[in-house]
Amino acid sequence: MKISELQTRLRKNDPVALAKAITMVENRKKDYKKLLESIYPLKGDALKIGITGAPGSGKSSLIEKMIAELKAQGLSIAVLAIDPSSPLSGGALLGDRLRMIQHSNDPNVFIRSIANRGHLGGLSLSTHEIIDLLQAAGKEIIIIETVGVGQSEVDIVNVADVVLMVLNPDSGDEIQVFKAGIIEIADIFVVNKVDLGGGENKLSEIRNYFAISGRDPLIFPTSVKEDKGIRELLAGIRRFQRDENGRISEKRSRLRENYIGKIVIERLQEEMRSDPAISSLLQGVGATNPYQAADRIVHIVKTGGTHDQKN
Ligand SMILES: Nc1nc2c(ncn2[C@@H]2O[C@H](COP(=O)(O)OP(=O)(O)OP(=O)(O)O)[C@@H](O)[C@H]2O)c(=O)[nH]1
Ligand SMILES: [Mg+2]
Repeated sequence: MKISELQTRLRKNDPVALAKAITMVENRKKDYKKLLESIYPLKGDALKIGITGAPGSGKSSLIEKMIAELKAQGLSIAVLAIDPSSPLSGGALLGDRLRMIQHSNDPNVFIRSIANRGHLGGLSLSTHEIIDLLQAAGKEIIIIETVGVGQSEVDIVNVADVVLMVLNPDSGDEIQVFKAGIIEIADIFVVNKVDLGGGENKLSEIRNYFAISGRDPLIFPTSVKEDKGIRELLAGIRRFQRDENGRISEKRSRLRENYIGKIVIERLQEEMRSDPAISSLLQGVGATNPYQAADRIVHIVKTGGTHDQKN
């Protein structure tokens, strides 16, 4: 498929074109930059909902229920499941896909798991790009599921306009989660599996935690099993979106800055690999002072590189 055709089909929300475009970008296939350049300006600004929480807390189950509600509202939805690139998660993600399959024939629900291979730490450049591809296809809601462990997960959730943290009534690992700092970035808390009992205790545990800092976060009890609290949760997300509008757009422009920074870094790395003077400098580095070598490389890049003279 030609880039122009791919782009046209993508903008029409064609799921096959969207899947192709994502693969192209993830694998840095030929012409992926042309494709990305062609999607701007983006059609719309999707609401990005990040969902984190311990493994098995019910994130995917909640997403499935949320999708059903959002679909009924006529919205175009995408779900990104972030694969923390661990062989252990393979089974869990497969499970996600199976559970979500009931939506998979619907052109208005696009589900994809992606790897987060950010080699510079934090969010990979392709995650930003994939989110833009989804927006180019006119997705109005983008839900991002990630397991709430580790720094890269914190970053993933940061691409979201609103961050949900899923807890369970009986989960005893909260302190660990608090320590990881994830609790601080969550906007909304969901106590899922309240059908198991003990939900009230968990709700007050969260409130008590925040009482010290004077924060009063939104907390919603849900039960996927008994189909309870999902609508209230979605209404809460919309309320947050309205009330925190200013903060959300500030976050979005910070993110854009970060996105551009990552593109620049990638371009510079490409430049380093392809510039003959830099390559030969790097080959002979052995025992050289790395700071001096870096200074020389920066100087070469700043002064336009050496490709042209050599070719
Ligand atoms: N009793 C009860 N079980 C639930 C509820 N929600 C989810 N579960 C069950 O909890 C298990 C884990 O649910 P998932 O939705 O896969 O959880 P997850 O957070 O996506 O898990 P990972 O993706 O592996 O981190 C499944 O067996 C669900 O059926 C609930 O409200 N009540
Ligand atoms: Mg899951």
